[in-house]
Amino acid sequence: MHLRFEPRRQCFRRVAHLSLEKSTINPNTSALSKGDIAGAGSLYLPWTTHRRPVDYDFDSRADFAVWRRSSATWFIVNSRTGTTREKQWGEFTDVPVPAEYNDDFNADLAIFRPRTGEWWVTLSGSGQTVITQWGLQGDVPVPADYNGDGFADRAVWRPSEGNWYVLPSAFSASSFRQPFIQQWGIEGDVPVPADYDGDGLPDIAIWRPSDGTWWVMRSSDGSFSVTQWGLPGDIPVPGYYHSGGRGVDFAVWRPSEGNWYVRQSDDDAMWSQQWGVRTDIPAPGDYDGDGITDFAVWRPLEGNWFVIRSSNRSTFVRQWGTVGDVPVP
Ligand SMILES: [Ca+2]
Ligand SMILES: [Ca+2]
Ligand SMILES: [Ca+2]
Ligand SMILES: [Ca+2]
Repeated sequence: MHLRFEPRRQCFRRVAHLSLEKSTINPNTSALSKGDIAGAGSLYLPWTTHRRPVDYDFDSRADFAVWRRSSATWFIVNSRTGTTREKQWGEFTDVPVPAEYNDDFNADLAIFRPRTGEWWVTLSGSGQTVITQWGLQGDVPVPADYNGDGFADRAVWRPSEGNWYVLPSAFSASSFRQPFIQQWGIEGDVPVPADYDGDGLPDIAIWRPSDGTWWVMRSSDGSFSVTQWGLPGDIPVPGYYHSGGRGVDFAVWRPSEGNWYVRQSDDDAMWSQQWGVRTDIPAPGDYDGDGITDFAVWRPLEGNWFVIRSSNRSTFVRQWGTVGDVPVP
């Protein structure tokens, strides 16, 4: 059941889509406070296109990939050919943010550098490096295709303010290109942007660990929903877990049990799947390329990936990575 927003929950406030120049709302300045953007109208974004998963070799299947913090090196198994590659990109304190930032259809190796607020993207086609200043120390990177041109937009969520700062990409003339700020969430929340309402575009959303609620601002009509799903200690793992579903399902992984709890976004059906143990890191993705998210965990001590293929329920294990790595499938 989707609950309507209730005014007594004061932690969220709807604000406008802003028609401001990029320089005006650079998150690295304090030019805009929350007071400046409150009450400026209703949110409207022309969501029009689809979302693509991270895929390093353009075969519509997730690839086993880790980022080794100690050497800032990416290790990737291409799902298309089985060949492997490695590339040094980033530094120890960076946050990996792989996504498709340009129009060559392969995921680009990318990092967000917290100490400078810079995004370093190496374009997979040309090898060109693009550095973009967007964010501040303490921000959480939340790249997604907010403007619907098919490519990831650089975006950060600032816990201290609950503000989302989005810098849309500009590959389509018909897409929305204005940077915008959206207040959504409070400190302690986990940003979980994904397309829950199934209109093809990510919705700004957070999961609140203290009470397990999902707060979704729907891109389709700007309305919002609050759905209780999960408990403190869970890890949110939204995904497309069932066939025929339009939107991304609410899902959490419970380390204490290794259980995945799914609540389907389009019909509220609820079910669970046991997969993984307490020390694993959930790494869901579409490894078999059927369009459905596969339950998957990565086990740091062994570097093993354990996957249930959604297409036929078969399971497989692949060794890739070592303790200390960050899985980036
Ligand atoms: Ca792939
Ligand atoms: Ca985009
Ligand atoms: Ca959506
Ligand atoms: Ca799958």
